[in-house]
Parts: sequence; C-alpha cells; structure tokens
Amino acid sequence: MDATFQCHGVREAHRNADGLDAAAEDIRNIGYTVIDSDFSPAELQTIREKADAVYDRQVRECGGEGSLERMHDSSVARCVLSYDDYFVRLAAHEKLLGLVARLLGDNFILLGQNAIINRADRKHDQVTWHRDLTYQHFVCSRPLAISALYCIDEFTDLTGATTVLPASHKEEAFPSRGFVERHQRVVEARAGSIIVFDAMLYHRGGVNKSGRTRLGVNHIFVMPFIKQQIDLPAALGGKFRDDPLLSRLLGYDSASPASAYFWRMSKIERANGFVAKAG
Ligand SMILES: O=C(O)CCC(=O)C(=O)O
Repeated sequence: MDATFQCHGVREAHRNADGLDAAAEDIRNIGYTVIDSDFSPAELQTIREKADAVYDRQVRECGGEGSLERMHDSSVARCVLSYDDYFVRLAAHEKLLGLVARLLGDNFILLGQNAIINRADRKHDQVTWHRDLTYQHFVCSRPLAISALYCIDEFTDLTGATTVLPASHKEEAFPSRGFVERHQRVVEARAGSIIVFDAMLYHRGGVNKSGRTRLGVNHIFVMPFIKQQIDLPAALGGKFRDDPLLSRLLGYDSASPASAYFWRMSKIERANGFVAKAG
C-alpha cells in the first residue's frame, strides 16, 4: 500500500460508502464541497432569465433599485420559488437533498432561497465575510444548517467566485486577519456545480471583474426548530402542500400548532400516517 495512506496508532477510522458520504465528510471536516447539479446549459439559461425577471419584479415592488441599495439588499432576488415555481426544482434536487440528509438527518426544511446576481463592477453586499446563520457565534458537534449555492455561471477568480475559510464552522469567533490571509480559498467551479457548505462556515462572494453577470442561487436547509427567513407556507399560500416531500421541505409540516388540541391532533395524524405506511 502507498505509504501516504498508512497510519499507526489508529483504532478508529472513517469509511465512506459512496460519493455522497465522501462529500458529507468534506463538509463535516473542512466545511465545504462541490457537487454537480447535472443541469443542462438550456436549464441554466432558463434560471438566469427567470432570476432576472423575479429581481425586476422585486425592484418594482420596492419602489426602484435605489430603495434596495439603501437597505443594502440590491442585486439579490429573494425567496425566488415563491415568485416562480421553476425554482422548486433547485430546492428539491434529489442528489442535493440526499447529501443534506446525510448531514442533518431526514427532518429538515428550507430556510431560504435567494438568487445572488453578482454584476460586473457593481458593489455586492455578499462580498464581506459572513456565516449564513448570521450573528451566530457558537459551534456545534453536528451540522445544524447546510447551504447550497448553485453556480449558474462559471465561478472563477475573474467572475468573483465564492471564497471560504476552511474549517471556520468549528470555531466560535471570526478568525484573525493573518488566518484569513493564510487560509482563505477561492472555490472555482463550473457552471452547473453546487457549492455545498456548513452554513456556519465563513465565506464571501468575490468581486466580479469579468464584464459579465455571475449568478448564484443560494439555499439554506435547517433543522425545523430554526425559523425560516420568510414564512414560506404563507408566501406560497398553500401551494405544494399536498406533495409529501415539498410539504415537509417548505415548512408546512413544521409550523407550530395553534393549541394543545391541534398539537395532539398533529401527533395522531403522524402516527396514523406511520401505521398506514407500515401496514
Ligand atoms: O455569491 C457568492 O459567491 C456568495 C453568496 C453568499 O455569500 C450568500 O448567499 O450567503
């Protein structure tokens, strides 16, 4: 065996059953990995056009882009799936959800889905270091929240690829300037890739010097005791409630019951569902 893979004094070693396990191991250990969405160039183009259309609508809703700039929220189309059903396929991507389940278990919901429109030579508020669970300074032995940033365009140094601080999800405080300078990594990725990371990993968008727009669509999946950025069941007005996978993912099943009676009834319904399935 190659000496670089030999060890001594090791009683416990992690083994991966498949590629998703290996991706989950990357995220647990260094905080991030890159997987392929398998979206075609035509699908990526549709996503670009639809993200622009949602953003234009949101700009009009808020009284022009100047208002969004004043609230430091320009160049982001928020909660895109509540404006266009097409974005549901990004949130419910089978391979992605399989990876998230290896990290969070089966019961998780979508906290938010935002399109990050990084336009060439425009200032973007995502270019400063942050965690996706903002203002949080604790660490946890298991992941609580996983982010999935679709690279709709190629992510390179020139287009303003995402930069990460490996393993920073394991330390409470933001690291020193020297650590940032020594350890920051630019995550270059082909169009159609998904950068999947622990939402507590410090990261930032890059400055886009390519002359072309660089689009990303970010998702945050969380255990359901963490509340959604926007109340998706309310924003969707009941849409997708009858689809068992989407109902759970979009948070219909984790809204707090309105009374002790409804809490008990929801337990009974779940138990009946389980008995029915098991039988
Ligand atoms: O656009 C990027 O590269 C980073 C996006 C980001 O930081 C975010 O959505 O939280």
